[in-house]
Amino acid sequence: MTRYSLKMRASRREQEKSVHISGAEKIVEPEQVEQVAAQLIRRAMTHPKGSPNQINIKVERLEDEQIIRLQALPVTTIETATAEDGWRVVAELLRKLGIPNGEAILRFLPQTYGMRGAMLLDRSDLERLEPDHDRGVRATYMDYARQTGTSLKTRGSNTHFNEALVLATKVLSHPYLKAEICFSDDPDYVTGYVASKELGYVRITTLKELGDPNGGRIFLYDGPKDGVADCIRYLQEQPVLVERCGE
Ligand code: WAQ
Ligand code: MG
Repeated sequence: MTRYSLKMRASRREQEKSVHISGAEKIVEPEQVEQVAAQLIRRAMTHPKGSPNQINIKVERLEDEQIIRLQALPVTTIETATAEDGWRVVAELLRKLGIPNGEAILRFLPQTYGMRGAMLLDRSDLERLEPDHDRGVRATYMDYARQTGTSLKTRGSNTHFNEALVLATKVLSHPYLKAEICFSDDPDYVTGYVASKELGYVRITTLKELGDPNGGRIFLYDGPKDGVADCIRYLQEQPVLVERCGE
C-alpha cells in the first residue's frame, strides 16, 4: 500500500539565527495525510519552546517496497531522583555495554544543545562524524506501523516516549550504531534514555531539572570510518515502520 511521509519543522529567528523549536515525523496512509498535517501544525503552534515564525511541512509519497519493518526495542525504566543520579546511571549503563569512556562521551552533550539533529560520535576515538556540526544528523522517515483504518489517537498519550522509541529502534537497527543517549530539550520533560541492541530502550526518569531548556542526542558509532556515509544515508533516507510487541 502507498504511504505518505510527513515531516514538520518549526523554528524562530533570533538575532539573525534560526532557532529550532520542534520537529516531528509521521508515515501514514493517504486518507490520513490531511488530518495528520493539521495535528503537526497545531503541535508546532503550541510548543513549550515558544511560538515559531516558520513552520515547514513536507509531504512525500513512499512506495511500500521501499519500507522496512522493525520490532520495537524492549523498554525498561530506571527511577532516578535527581539529574546527578540520572547521569550516573547513564555512565553505568555505558560501562555495561563495554564503553568505559562514558564520562568523556557525556562531556560532549553541551555541544549538542540547540542542534536540530544528533551528534554522531565515534565511540573509540571520540571523533565527531557529522558532516555539519551545527545541524547534526537527523533520523527521518520512521513511524509506528498502524493497522489499516485504526484511529491515530488510540495509541498511548506520551508523545515524547512514543516518538523516541521509534527513533531509537531505527537508529539501533543499524549494525554500526552501538548506543544512543538522549534527553529532551523541552523544558517540561525531564525523562531521557540510553538505548542499545543489548539493553534495549532504558528510560531514566530524571536527567535534568524542570524548566531547563537544554537537551540533546548522541549516536555512538562503532564501525569503520568508510562506513559512516552509508550509516548517515540509512538514518536520513531509509523508511522504517516499527511494530510494538503484541501488535
Ligand atoms: N534525529 C536526530 N536527532 C534528533 C531528532 C531526529 N529525528 N529529533 C530531535 N533530535 C535531537 C535534537 O538535537 C534535539 O534538540 C534533541 O534530540 C532532543 O529532541 O522514554 O523529546 O525531540 O520518556 O526534544 C525522550 C523520551 C524524549 C524519554 C526526547 O527529544 C522517555 C525528546 P526532543
Ligand atoms: Mg524537543
